[in-house]
Amino acid sequence: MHILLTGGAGFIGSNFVKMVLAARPNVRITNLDVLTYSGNLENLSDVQNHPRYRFVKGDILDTATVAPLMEEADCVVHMAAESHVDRSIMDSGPFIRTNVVGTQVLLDCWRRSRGGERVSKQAGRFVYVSTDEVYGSLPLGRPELLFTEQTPLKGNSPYSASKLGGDVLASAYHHTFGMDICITRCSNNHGPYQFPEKVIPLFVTNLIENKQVPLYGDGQNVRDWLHVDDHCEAILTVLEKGRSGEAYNIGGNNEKSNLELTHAILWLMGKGPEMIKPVADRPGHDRRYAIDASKIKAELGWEPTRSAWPKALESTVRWYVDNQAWWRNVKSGAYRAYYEKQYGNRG
Ligand code: NAD
Ligand code: TDX
Repeated sequence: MHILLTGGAGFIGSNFVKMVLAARPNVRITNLDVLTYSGNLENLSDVQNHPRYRFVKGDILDTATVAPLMEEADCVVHMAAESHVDRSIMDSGPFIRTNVVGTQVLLDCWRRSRGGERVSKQAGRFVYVSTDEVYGSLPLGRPELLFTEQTPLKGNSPYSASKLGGDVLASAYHHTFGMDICITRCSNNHGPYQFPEKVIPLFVTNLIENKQVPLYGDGQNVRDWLHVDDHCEAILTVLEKGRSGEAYNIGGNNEKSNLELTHAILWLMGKGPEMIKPVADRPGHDRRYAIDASKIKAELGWEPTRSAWPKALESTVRWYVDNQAWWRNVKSGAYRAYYEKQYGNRG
């Protein structure tokens, strides 16, 4: 099998490439990535010469690049995206371009490469890697409420709205053209090679640099944390065994408030609460995400095995402590300008 992966030089993509090459001796991967600020070939340096791996630098919006790659592929795993909520609040343009229009370009190219109007189910699967953020937000104090695959979709940030656009386009192409499409909706990931704009690598690397950690609002917002290896395994499971046209929630059963998460990181780093800097809240900040992942467990037999708290967090924190050259390189240049714009005047 030959997978065309989009966005494979980012956090989840680079972990996915390594996991699949190791776990599936008959699978080849072509990684199409334009290398935005968050795409980094260093994430893949240990597999760059692997005989079953190939990197192609290109934009998912560029039909001339995408179409020939699709002719060669048996299936598509689409995870290229603009992925950071705070950046989408600064400027939503790149989010609409890549996450909505880019997804449409890929779906149309895949449809054409598989023969046009009505596509046979044998023509090859397209997995759209969506997010739990397409379900909007849950209130605090209602632990019985969880996102299921039936929860109505609602995008509260420009990022979520753009991912939702790609998500409903993927469903529409299945419905209209009979294409073999599955959708995954996962909770917050952590692990190696996450760009240090996201909360866990940002906080850990700030603490190593003896800088305070900027905690938004009252710190009570809740996220469900999953180790990236579990997410990658779930995507592969959906690619191989998912039912065509279905969406699958993926979660870690690990709800933590941002304050709990911050204290856990401080503890692991041997730092005190004086390192917390309360800052102005994120505009429109979703209060709580919580995933009901019973469908993927019942239908496909997947459940998280590497996300148990606090062991999983500890291994992630240790990775950033042990791999300072990687993030110090990333946290230079353009990153500094972003950090200043995002946090400079935030009291
Ligand atoms: P990331 O920002 O680390 O990586 C995104 C990758 O996409 C980068 O390598 C980037 O260069 C590439 N890319 C962006 N625009 C492109 C374009 N126009 N053409 C080709 N490549 C392009 O993001 P991530 O955290 O690895 O997320 C991967 C996917 O998983 C995204 O679709 C995201 O919405 C989804 N997701 C992420 C999480 C999470 O917690 N990180 C959770 C659920 C879902
Ligand atoms: O400096 C910060 N301070 C802070 O308190 C940052 C960057 C974040 N936070 C809070 C905001 C969120 O409640 O931490 C929580 C997590 O924030 P992010 O790491 O930015 O993730 P989130 O907004 O929850 O979105 C993530 O999960 C879903 C990913 O970035 C998305 O790509 C994914 O779809």
